[in-house]
Amino acid sequence: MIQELKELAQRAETELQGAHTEEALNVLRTKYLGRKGLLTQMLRQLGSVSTTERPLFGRLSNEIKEKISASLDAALERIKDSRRNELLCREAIDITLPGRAVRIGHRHPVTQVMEEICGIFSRLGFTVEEGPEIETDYYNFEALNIPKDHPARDMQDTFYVEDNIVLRTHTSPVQIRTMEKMQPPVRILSPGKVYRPDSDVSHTPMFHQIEGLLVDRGITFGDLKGTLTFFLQEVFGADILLRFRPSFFPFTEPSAEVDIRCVMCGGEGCRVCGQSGWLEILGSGMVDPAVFANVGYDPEGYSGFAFGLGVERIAMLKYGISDIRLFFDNDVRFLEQF
Ligand code: 2NL
Repeated sequence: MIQELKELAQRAETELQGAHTEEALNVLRTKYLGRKGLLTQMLRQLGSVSTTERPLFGRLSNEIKEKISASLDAALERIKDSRRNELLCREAIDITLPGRAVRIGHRHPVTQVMEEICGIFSRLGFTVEEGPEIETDYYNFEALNIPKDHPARDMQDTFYVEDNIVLRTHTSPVQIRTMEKMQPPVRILSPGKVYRPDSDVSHTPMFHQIEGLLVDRGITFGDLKGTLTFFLQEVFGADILLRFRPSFFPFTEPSAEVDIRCVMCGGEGCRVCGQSGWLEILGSGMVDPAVFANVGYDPEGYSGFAFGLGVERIAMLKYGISDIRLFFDNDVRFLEQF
């Protein structure tokens, strides 16, 4: 019997060497150690072993049981280990590779220019005012001394929502509403979206405008020139050349358009400046007394200047962009450059 036991142990070890899968090991565990396993069956024959051999047989079979069990556990662990290793090698991560770049966005170039302009005027004491984009005929035209038969009133130049209701064509209505609310001194800026039915390389049906208005006692055309000169030097650099050219607006008298030396050709004459060497950058003037009368300001006691500019136009000249529609295509390859 003892000899049989030893042979059993030997056989188990040999078979264990040949088992290379989890399943094969489980089969062996059942075969030797299971309830109907070979070792278990042998132990059941303990009764037929002579009393002198019985203790040795008992001790030996327990040792063998422990040994087979330990060998099975160790073999199982080895298989799991090599499987884990294989998996780790296959899914190896190269930790020296650079990580995925985090793409950080930024403000739209038009917003950047708008904020830059508001920043410059806020340092001069101007505050920002906003108002509705859908306006009445009164605030968009009438209060600004734009008569009913003025060309700017034609359906061609204005989006009409209803009779007497329009998409604002400039942000001037904001200045009118502000003057109705507060007495001078007034020093405000009104940035925002405006709408005109135009569409080509330099016009989009919606664009951004900034208007400025300063009203107080004793304000002169000299104040207008000084303020706008400072502003344009801040945006385009201290050595920018300007000229104030007589013009006409229904809401200012006198009126002046401000040109800067062409940023493309430096005055030589090119396609951008139409061979003139100058670029029109903004419109301005002394507030017409008729506008003051409409908001209840005394034209004898107060004077003021106002100006208006297109934000996209300034951004185009600042960055040398030739088609305004690029701002609204929202192609990141364009926008990323700013
Ligand atoms: C231009 C011209 C301008 C104004 C806007 C204004 C507003 C009030 C009274 C008087 Cl409430 N004037 N605004 C004045 C002159 C020119 O804009 O070419 N804009 C793009």
